[in-house]
Amino acid sequence: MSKILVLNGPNLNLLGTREPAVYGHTTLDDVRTLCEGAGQRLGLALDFRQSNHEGVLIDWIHEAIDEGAGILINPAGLSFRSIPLLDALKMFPGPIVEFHISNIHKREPIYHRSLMSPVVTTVIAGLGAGGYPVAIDAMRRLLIAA
Ligand code: CA2
Repeated sequence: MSKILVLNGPNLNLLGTREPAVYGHTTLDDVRTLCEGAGQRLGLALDFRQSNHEGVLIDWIHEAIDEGAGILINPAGLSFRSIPLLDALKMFPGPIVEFHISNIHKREPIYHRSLMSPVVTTVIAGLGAGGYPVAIDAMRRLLIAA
């Protein structure tokens, strides 16, 4: 079975507890449940993780270079400043789906330009936390096409 690494970046552990107007009331545990349900329906094995630390996320991407079929990543604030995360994603040979809960283009200018977007396979933004299963379905399609 194809293994999909689902990575969540800094502060997303607090999802559902702050700024509900932007991020909604869904918690990261709810997101994990949604993702696992989608994975079961679509026949994809998921490894769901969150870290507030850039280096930890990079180590997980390195592990996936040898073991993972695809990466679904919400890099959160690292999207806009992390060259090391960008370099790690560049090394990954399989499909990468970049996911944002909010529509980053509708927000303040500092959130408009993700450094990751030019090296990922596709970007999904603005569907809310309930959009994670859509991103998993997108990953399934990319794996079939690969
Ligand atoms: O919309 C997204 O998913 C973001 O990646 C979330 C990031 C933000 O920097 C990006 O522009 C868009 C921020 C995640 C912060 O997580 C929070 C969790 C709970 C409450 C408030 C923020």
